[in-house]
Amino acid sequence: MAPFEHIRLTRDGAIARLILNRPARLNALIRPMQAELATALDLLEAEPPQVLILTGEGRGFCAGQDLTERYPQIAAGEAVHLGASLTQTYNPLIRRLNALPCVIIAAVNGVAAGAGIGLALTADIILAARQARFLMAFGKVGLGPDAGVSWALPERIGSRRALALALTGGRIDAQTALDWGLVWALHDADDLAAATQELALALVAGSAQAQRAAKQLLREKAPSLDAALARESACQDALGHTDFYRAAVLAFAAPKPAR
Ligand code: LHQ
Repeated sequence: MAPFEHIRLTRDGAIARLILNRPARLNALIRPMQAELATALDLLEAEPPQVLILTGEGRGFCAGQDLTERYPQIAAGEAVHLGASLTQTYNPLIRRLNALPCVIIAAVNGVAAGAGIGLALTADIILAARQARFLMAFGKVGLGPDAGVSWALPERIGSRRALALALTGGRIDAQTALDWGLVWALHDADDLAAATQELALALVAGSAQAQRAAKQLLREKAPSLDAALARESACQDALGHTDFYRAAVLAFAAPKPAR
């Protein structure tokens, strides 16, 4: 696919892979990388895969914002405008990843810090290497949570845990992330890529329409039981017309020849 410097985007049938590729900096985010991610999103939105794998090159997943990027400005005593950086780059990135109709698997191969946690949280399913850790680095540098973390983390692990992590700048190891429901499964580092691929292949063998519907129903929470029931009915009505459903019913329920 497109030639990038700080990321890689590859495609293999219905599976796309978006790899953060600044391993020497644990894939910390810089402006040109954000620009490349925006281009990658253009491509993914134009032709959505059924499954998108999001991972990092090297021993880190993503160390958040690259703290050296603003050093020259701050050292020179100039003001920095983080709000503008968020509204122009981070917020659209998080919003666009969340809006993708495909299933997103984050394969968290190492540390996810600050905005790196926000990226992982855009995934529908998070797999992690046993030595991965999630570091709420924001507070340590005098910032509050961003990149969607204030919204998505409490939703995954509960508001008290999320707040305590934010206040202390705490880190949780992969096992705790699993115990708290942030991560779906842990794998040995050497097995993570294969396990991710296996999950992706299992997903592409399923119905893309059903996965899209499940994602919509479960991620955009209905305001009431009645609203949820109505949305479920509309979804099933559409899914009942799909080839996948009809073929599955025929295969399961067709009369078997007498033995
Ligand atoms: C890094 C970074 C990094 C640059 C490791 N930057 N080089 C804020 C502002 C604006 C808008 C958007 O959002 C945000 C939100 C944020 O993301 S704020 C949080 C920013 N991230 C951090 O504060 C994490 C800083 N990094 C660390 O605390 C450690 O590096 C961790 C705990 C991630 C990993 O520790 P180690 O495994 O011991 O690795 P290391 O520290 O040796 O890092 C390896 C290299 O990567 C090293 O460079 P070097 O040249 O010495 O080998 C680090 O300087 C570099 N690196 N994170 N964010």
